[in-house]
Amino acid sequence: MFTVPDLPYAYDALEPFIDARTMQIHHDKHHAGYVKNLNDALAGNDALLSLPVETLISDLTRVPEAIRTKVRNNAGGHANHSLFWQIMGVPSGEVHGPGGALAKAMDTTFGSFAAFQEKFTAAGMGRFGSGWAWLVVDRGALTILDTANQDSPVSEGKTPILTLDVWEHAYYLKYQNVRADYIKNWWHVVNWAEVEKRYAAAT
Ligand code: MN3
Repeated sequence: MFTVPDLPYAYDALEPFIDARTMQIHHDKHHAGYVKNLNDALAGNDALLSLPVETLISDLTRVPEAIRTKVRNNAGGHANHSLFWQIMGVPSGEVHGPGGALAKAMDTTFGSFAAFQEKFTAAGMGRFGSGWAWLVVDRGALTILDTANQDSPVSEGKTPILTLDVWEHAYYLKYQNVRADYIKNWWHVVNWAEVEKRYAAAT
């Protein structure tokens, strides 16, 4: 059985950039819905129910074809949101980038933190409809990409270290249709310590 992880902070911890009501509905209704649907789809399949969700989505061909799409969507939804909660945290004042090895890799790969932000924002803005923007480690290299729906780069052998939910449910209550403002403000709540840790583990 899969379970919804608790948020690592209070619903209102990301205010004023992400509002408490959005966090509550997003975590308690949307994320919980993916977990329920995933458990329902895999009911009776104890081997698959006992896998870590990242392992499950890393090779979807092991899932029976009749339920594969349902598992792909809902296991992706579970994995993606579980990461999303972790890479956010209490706003720390000015927007800043990571430190350490990740800062160096970002400079080498994108030119600067500002250039990285611009490219990542473009990925989030360019994703038509629902999906996610990602910073992944792919064979040791930092890469920005975006995916549709609840698809995860883990299914393509890549290791996500930062992600942004650009489904309307992630921002509509506060930002309505203005995704650009949501993304601009989201930089205030990125938990770079967590992203740096994930970068270190992936390289
Ligand atoms: Mn979402």
